[in-house]
Amino acid sequence: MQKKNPPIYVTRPSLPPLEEYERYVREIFDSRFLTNGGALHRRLEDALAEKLGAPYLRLFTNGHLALECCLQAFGFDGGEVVTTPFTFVSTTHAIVRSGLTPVFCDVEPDYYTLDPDQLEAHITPRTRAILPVHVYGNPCNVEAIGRIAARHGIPVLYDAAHAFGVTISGRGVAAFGDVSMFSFHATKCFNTIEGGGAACASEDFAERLSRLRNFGYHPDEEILEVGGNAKMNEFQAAMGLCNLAHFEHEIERRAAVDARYRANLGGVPGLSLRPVPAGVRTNHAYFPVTFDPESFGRTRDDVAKALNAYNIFPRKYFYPLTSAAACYRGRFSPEDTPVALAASERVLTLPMYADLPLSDADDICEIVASCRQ
Ligand code: T4K
Repeated sequence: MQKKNPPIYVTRPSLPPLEEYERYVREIFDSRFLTNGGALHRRLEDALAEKLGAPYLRLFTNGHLALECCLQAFGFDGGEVVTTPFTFVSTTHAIVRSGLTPVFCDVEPDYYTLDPDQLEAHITPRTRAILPVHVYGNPCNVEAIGRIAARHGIPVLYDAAHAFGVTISGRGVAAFGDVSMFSFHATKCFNTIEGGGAACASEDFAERLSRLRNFGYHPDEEILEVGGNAKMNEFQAAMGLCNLAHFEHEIERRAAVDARYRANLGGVPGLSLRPVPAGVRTNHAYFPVTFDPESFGRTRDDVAKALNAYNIFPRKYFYPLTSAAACYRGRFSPEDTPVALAASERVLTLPMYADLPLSDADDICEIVASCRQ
């Protein structure tokens, strides 16, 4: 097999036909409205609320700032947030940067999402919120989490960065919990270049988010919050409007890659693939493979090296655990979440994007399978 040229990365953003983006750019040039809630921003906000099935949606310049604004919108004065360490470090940073303390609950072994059976043991009188993460396009056990949160009267903020377009029994993931944060980063299956959104059912909460992303301003010029600047601009909104029109096709093409990977790798001993929970329509955001070093005979890192030799660059999402990040060293105990720790050492996310030729998916599987000893 030849070295891939150009290289194959873990993802490759989908772009709309250039003429479609140009049409919106012309509108922006004509209106001279570049940011601060322009016409395209308003159109995208409405379209995404409808798409995600949420009464209210607010756009942000990126997912991380959306997460921070959501935490600030609750108005907590210190305290703890129960979350998981098997996530992108943004989740944990948002908690810490909001003056709150993350308390790490382990994940369950099939989907790597917060384990509801262990959740209650982490709730104390200091708990202010639960921040579970939908991982790779697989949603959390939202029913069980919702029941526990209701019993304790604690709000749930979902990190839905990976879950755009995912549905559970026909309902969008944004229908669960008090608020859900989505990432529209270039590497996600729906992108606005950089971007994010927060979807919720409370109009008051949504209005608070609007103020927090715009220096705390209320439309009548009162400054009601200590807000920052987290506004999405018109060029980002234009990309979102274009990509939204192609989203269902994007998912179909990803599903074909996913099916090819599953057909090729499903029977290989020593590796396991994540199942999709019953009733869930996933978005095929990532394709994680878990390698058991004993039965596969090689480690996840060995497989990554073998792929790198062919100019193929999978990623170790998520390594290290956020609780093991250098900036948090000594503050948390990663060994207290053994399922998450094992996942962080064993998972490799293979290239997954709509444009990935199925013949390249076959080559990737051949290299992976050939690593087995
Ligand atoms: N919560 C969770 C669970 C998240 O996963 C994330 C973000 C967030 C919160 C925060 O949301 P945002 O604030 O980002 O909206 C990437 C992304 O930057 C990040 O958005 C994402 N999660 C995370 C899982 O992955 P890196 O540092 O791994 O990305 P990078 O630049 O190495 O890109 C990966 C590969 O993609 C590159 O090797 C090449 C390819 N690529 C990348 C970009 C940006 C392209 O082909 N074109 C591009 O424009 O973090």
